[in-house]
Amino acid sequence: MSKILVATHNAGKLEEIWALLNGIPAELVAPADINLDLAVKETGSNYAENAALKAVAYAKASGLITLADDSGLEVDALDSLPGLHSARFAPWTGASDADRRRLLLERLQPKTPPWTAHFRCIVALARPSGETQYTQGICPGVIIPEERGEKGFGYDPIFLLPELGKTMAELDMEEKNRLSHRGRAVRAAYPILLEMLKNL
Ligand code: ITT
Repeated sequence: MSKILVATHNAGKLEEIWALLNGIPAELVAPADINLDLAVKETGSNYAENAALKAVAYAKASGLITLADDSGLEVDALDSLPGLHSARFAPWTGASDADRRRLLLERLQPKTPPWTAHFRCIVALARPSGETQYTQGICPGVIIPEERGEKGFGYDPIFLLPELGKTMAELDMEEKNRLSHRGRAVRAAYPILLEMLKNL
């Protein structure tokens, strides 16, 4: 059976992508499963470039069709920050997701609510040759001042989906995947992956 490498070090992302690709006629593997640990520098100037840097590096090193995502939270009142820098928003070494959420809320304090925002995800699908295709997903919401919910990861506890009255961290993974930026991008990637598997 062919393999698809899901190239991420983020355990939350990995779990979501795994569920979204369930049923695809290929064996899904993570970098750890094939003892591959590349330190890819995210030096791109946009999400697509960073997603491609990760996907192409892993596809070339593994010889496998590879999916990588680059994603971020864009807050309107902060001119789309933390954006591309969402994973590194708190600049000190060893900062946690909780530190980044606290820093974001501190920055938003002087701004007038509602603090509208969206998550964005770009998926890059790379062949070992380096050829790459992309999909995108966006999920709109509002940042709230107190954390709610224990599920998910990253900024999920402060990201409210107003139509549900719940934060991303209050959703089961299946429900998050139905609505989220990553769910939308990976679902759009599914038929492209099927084509790639056919034309190996
Ligand atoms: P990999 O590069 O190894 O995939 P990463 O966490 O460094 O893992 P990114 O560079 O794409 O991934 O950074 C994405 C950051 O954006 C992530 O660490 C979170 O802080 C935030 N983020 C993205 N998607 C999210 C989601 O579904 N829920 C909450 N926060 C999210």
